[in-house]
Amino acid sequence: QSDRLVLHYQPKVNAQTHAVIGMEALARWPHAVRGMVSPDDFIPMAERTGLINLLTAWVLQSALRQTSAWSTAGKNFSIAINLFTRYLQHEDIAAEIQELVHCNNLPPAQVTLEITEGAVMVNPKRAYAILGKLRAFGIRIAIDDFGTGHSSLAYLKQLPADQLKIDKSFVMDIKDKGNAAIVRSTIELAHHLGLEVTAEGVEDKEALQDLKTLGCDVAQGYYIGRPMPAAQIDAWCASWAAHTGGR
Ligand code: G
Ligand code: MN
Repeated sequence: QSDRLVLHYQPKVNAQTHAVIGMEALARWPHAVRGMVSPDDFIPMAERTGLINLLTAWVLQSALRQTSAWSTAGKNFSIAINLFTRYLQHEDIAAEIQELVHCNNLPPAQVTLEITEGAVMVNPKRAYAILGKLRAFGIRIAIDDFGTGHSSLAYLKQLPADQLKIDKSFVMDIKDKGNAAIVRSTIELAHHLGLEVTAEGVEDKEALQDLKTLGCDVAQGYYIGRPMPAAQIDAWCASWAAHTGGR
């Protein structure tokens, strides 16, 4: 069982009502000697060796199949899947992704693909074309780690996206006045551009309350739930419901 890639799922909740919205799939590599290896450490190698396409296809298929199983069981979770930078450089991924969504009997609107600004900027023209096709099919696009890249507002304005994810570095330390100002302004900017906002890195109750006050749409982080194997999601849902019901 060791030494093979697994997917963990981290819950996303409505920041206003705390209702469960869906899950983000996160790849993990349990390593016999090194413990849990995070994608930051194995993705660069996969990108260099060309394994990235195989890896992405596997992640997509596993996450979509799991989401389909949850739907069948009455849990209509949206699913967010991270697309790696290098993967976004291949012309025909839009068709490949559409096919996978279709095969798993999922409404495209239930699927969100998360990409970083950096991934788009490698080849903006190509990325815009791919993202445009995916959105025309009904799939949602989220800009990940927002605020940490070289974002130009001119690009953001025309980016084919539906959601923006504020990077966890700002949210984890939202007590800091500067970070609070960044979070508040980013939520406003996103809303004015017609984008939904997710805050990642919510590590305590106070941060979740602050985000609610600031009008944030979706929240994610260790306070709500850590990334976990699919088998633990039912138990998490029960405890989250009990927890939010008690407020
Ligand atoms: O940069 P990116 O958005 O891909 O980050 C996702 C990573 O952040 C995941 O690997 C996850 O384990 C981690 N993460 C998720 N929620 C939190 C949190 O509340 N605090 C911290 N420190 N890390 C988090
Ligand atoms: Mn992400």
